Amino acid sequence: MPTFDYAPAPESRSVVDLSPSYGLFINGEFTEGTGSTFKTVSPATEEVLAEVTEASAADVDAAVAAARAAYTRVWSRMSGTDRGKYLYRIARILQERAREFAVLETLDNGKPIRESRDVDVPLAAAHFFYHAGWADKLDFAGLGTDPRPHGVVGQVIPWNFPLLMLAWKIAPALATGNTVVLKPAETTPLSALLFAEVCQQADLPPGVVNIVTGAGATGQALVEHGDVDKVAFTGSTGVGKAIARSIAGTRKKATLELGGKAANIVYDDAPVDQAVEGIVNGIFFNQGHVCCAGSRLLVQESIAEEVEARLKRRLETLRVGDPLDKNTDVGAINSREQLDRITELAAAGEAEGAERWSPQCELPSKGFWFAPTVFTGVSQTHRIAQEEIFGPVLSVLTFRTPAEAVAKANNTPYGLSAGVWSEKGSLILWTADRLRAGVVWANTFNKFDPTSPFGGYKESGYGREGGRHGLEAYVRTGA
Ligand code: TAP
Repeated sequence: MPTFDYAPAPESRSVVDLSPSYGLFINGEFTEGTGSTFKTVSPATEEVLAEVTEASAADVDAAVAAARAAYTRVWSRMSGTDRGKYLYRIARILQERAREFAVLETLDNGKPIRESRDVDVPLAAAHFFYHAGWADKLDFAGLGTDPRPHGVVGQVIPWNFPLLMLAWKIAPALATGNTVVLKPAETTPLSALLFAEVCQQADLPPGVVNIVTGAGATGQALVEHGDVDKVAFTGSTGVGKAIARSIAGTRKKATLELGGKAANIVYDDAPVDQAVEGIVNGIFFNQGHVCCAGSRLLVQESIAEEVEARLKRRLETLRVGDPLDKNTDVGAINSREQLDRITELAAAGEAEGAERWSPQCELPSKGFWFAPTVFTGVSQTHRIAQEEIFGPVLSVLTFRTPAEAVAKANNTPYGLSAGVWSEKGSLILWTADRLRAGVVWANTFNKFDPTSPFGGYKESGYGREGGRHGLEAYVRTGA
């Protein structure tokens, strides 16, 4: 693949005021912590953005103690109406500081600014607005009589939507009266630390939200902490299983939002242009770093050639490059480690006999990049049809009958999401009814809304986030 050099858009860069180093956010204040530090880099340029504290077990202890004190003394005693006011305030500040958050997220994560500006940040604010509305109406949420918070919640999130996953976790926890300690992913800690500033700006009582940065060991210390009442985890199925094992037999409740290998099913009567846009959005949005990405295209045999041809033509128009450029469609891969994993799985696809294709595109010479890639002639047993790649790689399979489409769609260990494209409402409903997936999109893909519950079946985890159902995970009833 040819490469080129670019200078990241300087005017957007000036919107954020990066500090050379960041501490932990415990009990309403930034503190140095007792652990070591690590560097967070821009995946698009490999430039070091900041030095960040790696929270030790003692730091996690302090954060949990702060969350416990805030829970006991303030947050669990506050009326839902007052809790709601804080959440509204946070939501409004997120909107006011939207540009800063969008640029910071793009710098630290590598995703296109158009996505962080139009999707991540507005949806994060929407999540706080939505849950602010629930805070004083929990008795009417169908959660049983007298819903009560669990207490201190330990939350661990991944790097693909750092601010949005934080909002998915913190907003419902706070609305229902819990306090939290949250660990962002090692490669994307910065927007969580900026969110800590928002908590200060909103005058949120100290200790209600605590942010501990670090790697897997920090996450493990948090979820295994003896004074954490509930664990909320989003990440890989492997780590999710380890967490489930480590808390088995304890009093802790858990929600696990894990991996996916979604099928995007295109029937022969589908509106093809619309479907092609949905396929592109399904797998190349956020570089395919999406748990519910439509990473398997299942296309009916009679239109497979036409869809593949149109898809390839469309992919020739995608712009890969500087994530801070508003015209960029596909940004950087989040880390070298993730790039290695995508590269290894794509090589396995070729070795197993699938046909690999990428559009003509130059990739920047520095940073972590992977060209949009399509594999045709994929069979169900291929690794690229079974394993989550979490990158811009689409596997195309074909089917003849609706029954075959459903059987192939369900033939993975995952069950998070799926898409169905057809003119016939009855066929869409018939298919959706048989898919083992938590979310099924009809004639669209990757649509998110705080009012809709999201979550998986099988090895995609358990529990729901968003909507009324998402509140259930954060309350106990009857005891
Ligand atoms: P993981 O490697 O599982 O990491 C997720 C988080 O867990 C990170 O903060 C990580 O810290 C931390 N962690 C690692 N080991 C841990 C341990 N033993 N105990 C506690 N915490 C630990 O996943 P990832 O690579 O960041 O994210 C990609 C995965 O997330 C994909 O499989 C994707 O499908 C899934 N995901 C699922 C959803 C939903 S809603 N189902 C949404 C987004 C992503 P470090 O960052 O320091 O390793």
